[in-house]
Amino acid sequence: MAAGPQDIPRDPRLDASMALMSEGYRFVSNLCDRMDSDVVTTRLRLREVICLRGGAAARLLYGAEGLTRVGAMPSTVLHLLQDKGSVQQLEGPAHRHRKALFLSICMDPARVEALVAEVRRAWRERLPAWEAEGQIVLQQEVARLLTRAACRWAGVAHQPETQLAREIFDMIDKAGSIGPRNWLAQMRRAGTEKRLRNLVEQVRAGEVVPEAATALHAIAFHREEDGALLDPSVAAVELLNLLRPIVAVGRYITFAALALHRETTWRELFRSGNLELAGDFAEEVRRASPFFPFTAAVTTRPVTWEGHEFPEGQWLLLDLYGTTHDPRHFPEPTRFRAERMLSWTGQDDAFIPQGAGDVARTHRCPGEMITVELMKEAIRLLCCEMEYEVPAQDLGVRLNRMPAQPRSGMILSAIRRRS
Ligand code: HEM
Ligand code: MYR
Repeated sequence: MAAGPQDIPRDPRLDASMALMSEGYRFVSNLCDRMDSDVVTTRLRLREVICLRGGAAARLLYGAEGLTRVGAMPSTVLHLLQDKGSVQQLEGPAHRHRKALFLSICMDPARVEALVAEVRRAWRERLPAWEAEGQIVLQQEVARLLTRAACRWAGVAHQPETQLAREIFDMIDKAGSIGPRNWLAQMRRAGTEKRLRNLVEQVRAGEVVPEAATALHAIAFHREEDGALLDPSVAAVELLNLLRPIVAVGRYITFAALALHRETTWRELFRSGNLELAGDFAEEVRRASPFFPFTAAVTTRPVTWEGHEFPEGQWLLLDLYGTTHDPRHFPEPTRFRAERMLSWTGQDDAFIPQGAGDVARTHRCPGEMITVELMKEAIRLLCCEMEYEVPAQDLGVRLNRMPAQPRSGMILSAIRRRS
């Protein structure tokens, strides 16, 4: 007989919400270490939740039947990220059908190469201003140029660029916040969605004609399994599910710039023009940097896993950060070691900064190829197309701020084009 959920160690605290706020990315790991188990029951906002970490747990959240993402994330997080009606809220055949749309856009090497070229172009367009400005906050600048590149690539024209960059940046930056900051970001997002919904309607009416290879075209004319076009508001949400995470890659680019600053041997290698191992470097940045802390699911029926039986309606929280920092999988996890030679193509259930499993059939992120290719290009641009200094600043990363960042946003000064 399968063991019941009562066999899972239980956090003695009545509620652990305060600990989550103060421990942030370390919350699940601290709990698991304390209870000496990779599976622990606790309560968050008085709701019972089973916290999990490790490869077997990743296979559960990315592959098991009988799970849904609906009701798994607080609405403050959901509305700023994937949102209702999105691919992430679907399961089964409907999910696979919608996911195929994302795969056709995000995992087509020619489309990814076109996006890399747009980012290179937007980066080069900003360089003269950076040279003139004396110093810049890299995280902010990269968010702006990624917004411009993402819009051009997706065929999304005539958007108020500075405003859109701010709106998208806040969707990511405020996803882990509660209270007024989060509400304001949600209000601004409502405006973004309205503009994108109008754009989809204009495309369908033939008033705007995007190129056939663009994401705008693909989403505006995508047909559901029953042959119907997407509801315009869902089309707008899915368009944002491409634009927003492309801008989110800017956070990894900022962490890559920080790693280049610290890892002088790697920096000199790349500056010499040898970029063969830039992919290994980018992947280690993805492993080591605190970004998407956990993913969550709810059981839609009783689910048996590793001898445990979860009842229907059970909330599950998978620790992505703790899994990529588990010394059993990654020796000396806090040390930056690009020699680990990690790759998103490896289907390694412990290397899961953007989820695990079969990308076509699970909720694994379809954007890993884009993420790594954009990071590699940014490493090349930083090392081979510009010179800069890193002035004294607070580069500390607070692990109780989700999403995290180097506190200064990574200030660069004395920027010059490299000849
Ligand atoms: C899903 C993280 C970049 C599009 C996910 C998931 C994670 C994640 C953890 C799984 C969510 C879940 O299991 O419920 C990230 C991080 C990124 C990133 C940290 C770095 C910037 C991208 C990019 C794209 C993208 C570049 C596309 C351009 C998506 C979509 C989903 C998703 C559409 C939903 C997939 C589904 O439900 O089947 N992402 N992602 N992401 N990501 Fe990403
Ligand atoms: C995207 O835009 O989809 C890519 C990555 C965004 C990551 C944002 C992480 C925010 C932290 C949310 C806290 C979740 C707590 C349950």
